Amino acid sequence: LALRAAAAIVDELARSGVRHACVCPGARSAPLALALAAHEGIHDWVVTDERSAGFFALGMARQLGEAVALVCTSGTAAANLLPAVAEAFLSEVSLVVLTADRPPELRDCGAPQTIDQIHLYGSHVRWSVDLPGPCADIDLDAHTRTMVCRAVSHAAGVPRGPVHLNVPLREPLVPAEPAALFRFSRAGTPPFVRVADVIQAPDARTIDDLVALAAEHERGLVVAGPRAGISRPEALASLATRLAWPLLADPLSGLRFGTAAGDQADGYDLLLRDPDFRSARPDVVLQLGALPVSRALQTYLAAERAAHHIVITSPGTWPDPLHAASLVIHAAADAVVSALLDRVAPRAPSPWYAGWRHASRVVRAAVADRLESEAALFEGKVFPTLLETLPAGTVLHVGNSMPVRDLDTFGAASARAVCVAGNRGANGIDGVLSSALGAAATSAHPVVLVVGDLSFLHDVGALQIAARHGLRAVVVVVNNDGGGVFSFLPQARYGAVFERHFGTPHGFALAPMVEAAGGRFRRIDNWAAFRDAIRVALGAPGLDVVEVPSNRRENVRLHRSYVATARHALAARRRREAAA
Ligand SMILES: Cc1ncc(C[n+]2csc(CCOP(=O)(O)OP(=O)(O)O)c2C)c(N)n1
Ligand SMILES: [Mg+2]
Repeated sequence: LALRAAAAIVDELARSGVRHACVCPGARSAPLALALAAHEGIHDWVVTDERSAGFFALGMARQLGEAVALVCTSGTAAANLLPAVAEAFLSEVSLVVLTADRPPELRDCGAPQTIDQIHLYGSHVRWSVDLPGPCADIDLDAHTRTMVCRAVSHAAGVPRGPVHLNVPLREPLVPAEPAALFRFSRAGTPPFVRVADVIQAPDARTIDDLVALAAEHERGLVVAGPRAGISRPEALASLATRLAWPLLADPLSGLRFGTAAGDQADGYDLLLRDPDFRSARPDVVLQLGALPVSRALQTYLAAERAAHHIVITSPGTWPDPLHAASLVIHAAADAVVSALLDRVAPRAPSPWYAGWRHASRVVRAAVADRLESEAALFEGKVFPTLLETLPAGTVLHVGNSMPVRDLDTFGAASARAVCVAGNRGANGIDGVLSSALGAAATSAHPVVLVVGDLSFLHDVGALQIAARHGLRAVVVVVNNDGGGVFSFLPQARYGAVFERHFGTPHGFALAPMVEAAGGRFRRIDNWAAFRDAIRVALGAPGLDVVEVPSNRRENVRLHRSYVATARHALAARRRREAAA
């Protein structure tokens, strides 16, 4: 019976379009594992550590833009999936989590490896169900299949996210014969239930209001954050150009690198740290998706509250931590953009528009000039160097903490289409390597991860995934021996207690860890060696880890001096303009 239920579940996953499953070993989950192993339409990726497995599946699902199944046994195994489930919920990634469980008669009575798994992930899933245990008296096939279709539709619907199927399984859990056949539907069989999700286009009145606002206000900004939901970057770029509103695109918006690159004020993070520049207030902010990572931009938007702050976002989400929104539009961003493109009249470039773009170019040029000749292994130079080296199409995964911020600050917009990804839902430093490996497992293009040393160590167990599956990936570890981000905070002055509680130096050698998992390791000590290491790694199979040594205190000093470089360049421009 358990095997029949598992076969129905797996069959229905495949019929619903699931092509990849990440499976963690266990006895209770054996029926699901065996059924997945037997199904030819689903690739079963075996990962032993559930926490890594969760993030690995997340990385695959994000890369593919489709639902990925995630299977584990009962007990704490299921609890270990929570971090990835929470990230998937917040970053809108489709995961179908299947946790094997004891049947009801064995719960809460001291049965081994049993915890309360019902609604285990709380409000971090789009939907969850505790399936009835397989039972001889009634035929549950239609129910099981319906539940799977429903689960996949919730996971892949709008917004995407994780769902949880708790699957009670009664013994016997394995067939009498190892080769016992599971019967599956023929490839291409439609799902048991087809679900048609209707995505709401914005209503005419909302578009009318936006068109009127656009006509009325010259001082607007288009702010594209993570999950901007734009599939045609050039459409958004032309809208911004037509409105003559500067486009500020976060590196995770999908707009910074590629076709929209020429039309941005991409130096905004440096620009907005200049108090003189900051005094300009926008009348309208058109925000797509989440708030960008740039602290300077967040501070600016919070301080200079625009009279009209419009947020376009997925239904059910509310990405407005500044409480600045005056209008929230729950609709597909692409639809809003194309409706506006049809309607708004082109505006002649205004001083507002020219001012932003020119200032952005000034800071970018000044910083690029200085970076060019920067011999020190400054963390801010990692991304500009990579962006010159990586072939178009590369998936650039960025870790949280400083890497994502450095990409924002120092990664100038360019026409080379690099796809940036990262766990910017819950911003954890956990599971970063696993997520990047998930992308590597499913991407036709090279995957390069830039990650801090503590984040790397947090997920060092993921090296097993790379080894077990022979994955090809390049991992750049920016090793500043601890949490570099904390050195920018006021507690950095506290001395020993700062080092013990925030800096947390470890002194670990990374090479033996990488080599134990069959990866290649290289520690570089100059930029030419870095470029060379990346080039070699991109052409090689397997896992390459390139360590860039850094120093937390020196990094803060350099960071601040680059901000000063940008400010001086702006001041010099102002003086030149005043003189002219
Ligand atoms: C799971 C998790 N635990 C703790 C944190 C808090 N945290 C944010 S950044 C950071 C330090 C990260 O250090 P590292 O990865 O070396 O990056 P760096 O700051 O040096 O760039 C910590 C502990 C977090 N974001 N996620
Ligand atoms: Mg660090």
